[in-house]
Amino acid sequence: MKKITLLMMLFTIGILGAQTTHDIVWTNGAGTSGEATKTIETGDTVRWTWGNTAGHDIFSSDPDAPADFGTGIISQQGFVYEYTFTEEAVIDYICTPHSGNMFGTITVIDALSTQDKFATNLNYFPNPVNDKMTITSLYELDSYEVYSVLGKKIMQKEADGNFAQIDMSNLNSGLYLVTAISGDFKTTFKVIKN
Ligand SMILES: [Cu+2]
Repeated sequence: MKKITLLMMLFTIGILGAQTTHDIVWTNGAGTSGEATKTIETGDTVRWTWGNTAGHDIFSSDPDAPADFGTGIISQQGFVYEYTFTEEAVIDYICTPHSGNMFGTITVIDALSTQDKFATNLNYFPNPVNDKMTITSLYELDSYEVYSVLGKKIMQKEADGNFAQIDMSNLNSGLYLVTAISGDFKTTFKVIKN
């Protein structure tokens, strides 16, 4: 029992303290889909994997970009380029041959507070939503609340674990605010109901 608790603690510390690798499938449309834009912490690695053979590079003329950042044009599907970002920066980059749909921004931020870490590692989809919205979280969620834009609480539900599903099928079309709660941490995001 004690061993299991200790292991779980180590595991949790490992997740929260470790440098993270962020994966990007580097292929046509990776810019327009938002795939290529990430917010990361100093010490984190971004790993781009070439999604097809169309011939892509990674290029940045951003003065914030490290001098050794980027690649030449590579046509090999499955090719992997990794870069570990050590300084705070906001770096715009493109694929030169497909700059219209292959572009992104890597935002490197320093020493996230736990609150920030909770918010940054919370994902929700789809948005806009038709019926059910899924929330995934690095931290275990305790509950979530749905508010109208006027601040009226419409829904409040317990959540259990790192995953929650909100049934929004009965709500009218429009903008809502969803607050996800984990212990003392809270984060709110906007959701559009179709
Ligand atoms: Cu390309």
